Amino acid sequence: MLIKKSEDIKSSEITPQELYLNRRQFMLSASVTAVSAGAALAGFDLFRGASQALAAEQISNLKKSSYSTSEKQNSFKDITNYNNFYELGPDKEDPAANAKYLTPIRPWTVAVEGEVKKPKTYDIDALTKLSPLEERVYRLRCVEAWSMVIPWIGFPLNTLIKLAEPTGNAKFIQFVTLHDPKRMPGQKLPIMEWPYVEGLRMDEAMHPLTILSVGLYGQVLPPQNGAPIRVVVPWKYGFKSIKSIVKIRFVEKQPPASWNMMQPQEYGFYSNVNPEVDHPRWTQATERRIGEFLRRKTLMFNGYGDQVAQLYSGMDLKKFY
Ligand SMILES: Nc1nc2c(c(=O)[nH]1)N[C@H]1C(S)=C(S)[C@@H](COP(=O)(O)O)O[C@H]1N2
Ligand SMILES: [Mo]
Repeated sequence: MLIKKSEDIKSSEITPQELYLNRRQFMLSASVTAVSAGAALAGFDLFRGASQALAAEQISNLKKSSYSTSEKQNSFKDITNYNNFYELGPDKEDPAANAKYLTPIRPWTVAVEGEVKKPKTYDIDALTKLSPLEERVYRLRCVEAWSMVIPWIGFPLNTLIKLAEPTGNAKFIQFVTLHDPKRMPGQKLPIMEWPYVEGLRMDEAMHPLTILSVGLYGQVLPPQNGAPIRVVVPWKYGFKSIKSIVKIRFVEKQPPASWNMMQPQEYGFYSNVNPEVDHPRWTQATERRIGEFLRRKTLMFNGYGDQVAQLYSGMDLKKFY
């Protein structure tokens, strides 16, 4: 009966959510032959989707990065159950609970466009193969004064930038998250302007610490952490590390950034971690590492000052917060 049903639906009419449910149904009730027939008819690889929904795909042959911190890593449970991802809900527990809406995570493309000689729309699987994947254990410092240590998997954003060949006009890069309220139900709520957007100055984007992440803890990125691909900029407050991106646009002027647009007095464009510049409503001098009881001192540039301070030499960081 299930197979009959899938024959009746044109693949173009199947929403990701329905597809996800269908795959689950196939997994639970159909025989192997029936699944293959159904898959062929619907034009989808059902096995792949089903296994994605039930067990995470592992990533092997990872290079270890010299940029990694040796600090104690937060648990997989903390990293995947205490999240900020408004597209999947406003509370810290929401993104894990609503991860199912963003599954399956294929098809997915990322458009590289704007002031570049080689604009290109990459399929996510091709994009992931551009560069050897590394494990990068970074501190993440949220503007809400908590932090975590996360073993990301990814590659330097500058690999992609070099392939795109920016023109002389490319001074900044804008990043754009997927806008699809069906897969991102939080976008039905008027809590932000959608889609979420962020930006970096070109030299920040080119810095070897800035990565595109496609996984963590040895497996593909869970939806709640920004699957299938997100930015990670470890010396800036967490909100600069935009999740689930579909567009990377090279621009001449400083691009709009979601939190900066919403509350410009509270969130600047640069948003470098800075214990000396308090948020108007709370201190940034200390932070609570998730899983710990005592607060620790927040470090300038989140402890990455040796590598990045020179990017801001001569700038008044109280003005450009
Ligand atoms: N698209 C999008 N990206 C986002 C957010 C968001 O709400 N939407 N939240 C940001 C914030 S405030 C933080 S602290 C980090 C959290 O990343 P993590 O959940 O993987 O730890 O994601 C950032 N990226
Ligand atoms: Mo954050």
